[in-house]
Amino acid sequence: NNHKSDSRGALIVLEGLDRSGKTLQSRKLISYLEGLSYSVESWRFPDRNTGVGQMISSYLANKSELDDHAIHLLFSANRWEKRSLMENKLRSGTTLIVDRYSFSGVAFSSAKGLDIEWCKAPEMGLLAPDLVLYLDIPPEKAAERGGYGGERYEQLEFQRKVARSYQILHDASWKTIDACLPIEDVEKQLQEVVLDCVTTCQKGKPLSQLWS
Ligand code: FDM
Repeated sequence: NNHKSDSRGALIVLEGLDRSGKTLQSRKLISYLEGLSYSVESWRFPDRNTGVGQMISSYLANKSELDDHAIHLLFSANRWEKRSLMENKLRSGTTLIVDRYSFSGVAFSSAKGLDIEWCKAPEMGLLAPDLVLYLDIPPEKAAERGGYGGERYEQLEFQRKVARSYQILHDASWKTIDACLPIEDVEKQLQEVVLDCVTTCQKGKPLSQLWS
């Protein structure tokens, strides 16, 4: 790789309901980009390995109770504590494939009834993704895939509300992929847009911040 000083990795985020295939597809994207000799890392939020992440994990497992606002801010803090590492990785040329980000934060909390602008505020100043990939699946279809784990949000009625929140957040810059298509078709569509994004960032597209 021939690094100009402003060449950088891409920040690519996968969003979607539980069971939409984000984790599988991010794994596939990693091997695809590695196969093309790009430097790439797989990230996910919440990052359960930090102290804040352990509080979140215990909340999701129903082992602790927290006020809706408090848990929202913890999810946000969990992204803030990774922000500088994220920026360093990107500037050093590593592409990050991130399973969930601020959009999950806003979609899930606003699905509980919290004000959407209030939910967005603590995300301001985090790095803006270069590409948001939305794996679109009706909540009923996702539920049919089975394997909802028993964590706090994994219930059909709540997932319906999350889907509605995602629709409100959705803007023209997102790339929506029909997650009901066969795995290989989803994979192909993702590869195309991701490669295009990685190339643009390599040419020096400036980093920007949420919400822009
Ligand atoms: N979630 C995830 C939130 O409520 N807010 C957030 O900011 C993030 C990143 O946590 F139900 C929810 C979404 C999901 C749960 O996610 C854990 P994973 O992908 O199942 O680990």
